[in-house]
Amino acid sequence: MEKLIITAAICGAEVLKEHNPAVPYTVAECVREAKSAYDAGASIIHLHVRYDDGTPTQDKARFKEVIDAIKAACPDVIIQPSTGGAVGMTDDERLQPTELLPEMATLDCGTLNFGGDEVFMNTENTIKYFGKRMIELGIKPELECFDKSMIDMALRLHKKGFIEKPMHFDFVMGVNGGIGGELRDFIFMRGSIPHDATYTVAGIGRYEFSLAMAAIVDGGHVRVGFEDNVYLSKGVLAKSNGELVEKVVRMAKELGREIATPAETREILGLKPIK
Ligand code: KMH
Ligand code: ZN
Repeated sequence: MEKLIITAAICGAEVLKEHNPAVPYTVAECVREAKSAYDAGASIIHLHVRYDDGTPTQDKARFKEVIDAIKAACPDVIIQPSTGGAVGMTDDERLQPTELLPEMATLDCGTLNFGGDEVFMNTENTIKYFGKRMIELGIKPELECFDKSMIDMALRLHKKGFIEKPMHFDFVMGVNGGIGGELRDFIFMRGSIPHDATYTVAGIGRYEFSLAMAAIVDGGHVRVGFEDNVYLSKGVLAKSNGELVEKVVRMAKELGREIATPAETREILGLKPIK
């Protein structure tokens, strides 16, 4: 079986220090959290950035500041900026970090309810616009699918030339408004992607580790981190993103799955090696 790629979604746009005091806002806090995850075995950092007061931003300069600081601490880690940003941002606002030419970035494949009155908007034209931009800039999209319909959308837009193969999916499961996080939901999602595609699963809240386990056994890949879940176990807050990654590493070791280094992750995902 392929080695296991672990992605750490260290920050998110919605989770707050009120939920877990270790949620990073400042540059130094982002570096601390990215390094803890990297040292524990994460090869990809899925990155949102905030201003120091916690307000989410897609500002290119803020992304550059955080990315440069993370790379200074974790030189070979793969940075995957979010192009989802936070609910309500415009397409061009969200696309700003692509101007920094990261190796990867997220590409959200559909619209969904996102808690209370919020709607995370990704119209077909938005997805085409983002997909085309990533092809032009040579950025590998991580196709974020919060529901099976979004996989269908990605496959349709691949046929129309907006998304290239090999496709790499991220099943984000358990958001209120998207698909649930039960095993039957996972089996449905993973059975719906092409055979030559890879996938990562991001289980939200209480689904984080059960879905990680399913992906480890199935040969898929895993995302954990404060963006998705702030607890190490029921009622116990994680002290760092690194603690969440360590738990996945322990689970993988028990099941005989080795952890991919950043270089091995680049090979698995078809990214260019770095010198
Ligand atoms: N913050 C969510 C509204 C992504 O990173 O691409 C969207 C999100 C997806 O987190
Ligand atoms: Zn995100």
